[in-house]
Amino acid sequence: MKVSLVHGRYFNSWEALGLGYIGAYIQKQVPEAELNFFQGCFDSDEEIVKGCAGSDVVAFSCTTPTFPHAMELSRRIKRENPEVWTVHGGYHASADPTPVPEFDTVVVGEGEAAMADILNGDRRKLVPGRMMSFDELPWPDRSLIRNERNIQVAYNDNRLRIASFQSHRACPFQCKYCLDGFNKVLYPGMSKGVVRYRRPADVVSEIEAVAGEYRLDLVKFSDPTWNTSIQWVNEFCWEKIRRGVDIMFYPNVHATMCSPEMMDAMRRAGCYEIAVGVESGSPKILKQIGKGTTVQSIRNCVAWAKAAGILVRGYFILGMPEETHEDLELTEQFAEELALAEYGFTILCPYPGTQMYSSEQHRDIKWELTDEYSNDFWATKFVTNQELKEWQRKLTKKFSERLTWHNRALLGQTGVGVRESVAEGSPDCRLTL
Ligand code: B12
Repeated sequence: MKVSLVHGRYFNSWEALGLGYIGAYIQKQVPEAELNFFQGCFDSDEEIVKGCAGSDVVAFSCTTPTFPHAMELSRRIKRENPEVWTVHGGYHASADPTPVPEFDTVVVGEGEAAMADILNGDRRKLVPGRMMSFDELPWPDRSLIRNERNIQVAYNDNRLRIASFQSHRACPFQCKYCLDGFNKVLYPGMSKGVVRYRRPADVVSEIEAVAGEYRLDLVKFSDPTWNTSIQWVNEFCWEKIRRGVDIMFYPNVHATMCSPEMMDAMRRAGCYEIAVGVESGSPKILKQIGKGTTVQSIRNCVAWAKAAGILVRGYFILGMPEETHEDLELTEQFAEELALAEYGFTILCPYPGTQMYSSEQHRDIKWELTDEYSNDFWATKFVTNQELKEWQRKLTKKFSERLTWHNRALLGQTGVGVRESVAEGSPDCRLTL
């Protein structure tokens, strides 16, 4: 049985870790499956269509912006081979599992067991994912997902060989702009057990093995919030130190979970930089986001990280529904006060599955042209879409020496467009994260 896994087209350097997990699990559970893999930012439509046409099953992994392109590819593959069974899964499918003619099956939630069931003959239109335990999951198959290609892009951008790792599944926070709290919707009644942690020693072992095989310089984590458990962070750090796995790492952290001791342990374990969702400098807006952070908790976290010798990247979101120009001024002042190593400024995007999405208002949005960087419709009660974009431009110009890669690409600072820089590599870029 021939099976193709396709990661939707979006331009960044990250590997398709979810499909890496699914591929590794399938190889264990359905050994007769012959796997093939394509990633939209490297493989052309022609290569994907041609490569998938001889498959029995083609499965796509999509976020909302990559879904329309996956539908188009699926139509073309079905034209070549009407017998093929097409599946879509991932964040878009989980947020909006409405059946569409392009896909025979939609999978909601985690895909490993569901894909094994599909390959074993489950032909339902909707196959529910099962929450997996890390004990039953092999490490993601990085040769299947051709991880070297992603590492090359990262290297071309900043001369560091980088790969990502997952340390736990699901996020206990429920920020209004994010799909994460959606896990609780997906698995009702299981909210307590929703977050599953890997054994720290297992994460360190995977890092050690992959860093050796792929000659990595830096490890990043796919976890939206890496430090949800103080005990886990401690165990991870001490395990990494004890075993002498001295590669640098870079996680997303939640400001309220940080402490001077945590920053110190992380630094000693090789933490090079942290990313903090600062979001806003307005106490009112921070409260409305529902993340649980305050201006003071963010201030503390940044100060502790700096004192420990860790660089800080801050992500800011412009455009919460009640946001005024005064709130945005507070954000500007706060961004200055924090004096961060790197800044990212995005505009809120009401993705399906988030609390900002309204099926009435946003159903007909052209999602393939819409993301947190280029969004032509979102406005607050007091700030128009045009004004939000002006704020984004103003802030990116102000911090133009210290921007994240995507913001730099928007300003034209990478020299080439986002698409080209992923294709060719752009030596003057920061981390393509
Ligand atoms: C790391 C990350 C990124 C990385 C890239 C990750 C990548 N490999 O492409 C970066 C920072 C570059 C990024 C960019 C973007 N991201 Co992002 N990202 C994440 C984050 C934090 C983790 C994703 C991850 O790697 N998980 C770990 C892997 C192991 O698991 P997984 O991908 O979830 O896969 C599992 C299941 O989803 C499922 N599954 C996945 N694919 C498939 C396919 C099939 C066939 C099946 C059956 C199942 C299945 O099974 C997998 C194994 O259990 C999530 C938030 C979160 N809570 O997870 C947001 C998230 C996925 N991102 C999101 C968005 C919107 C984006 C951007 C559009 C942002 C932007 N620029 O505007 C881009 C688009 C990227 C893309 N490739 O499409 C949204 C998606 C919302 C939606 N409705 O689609 C999320 C949920 C955050 C949010 N705002 O709510 N992102």
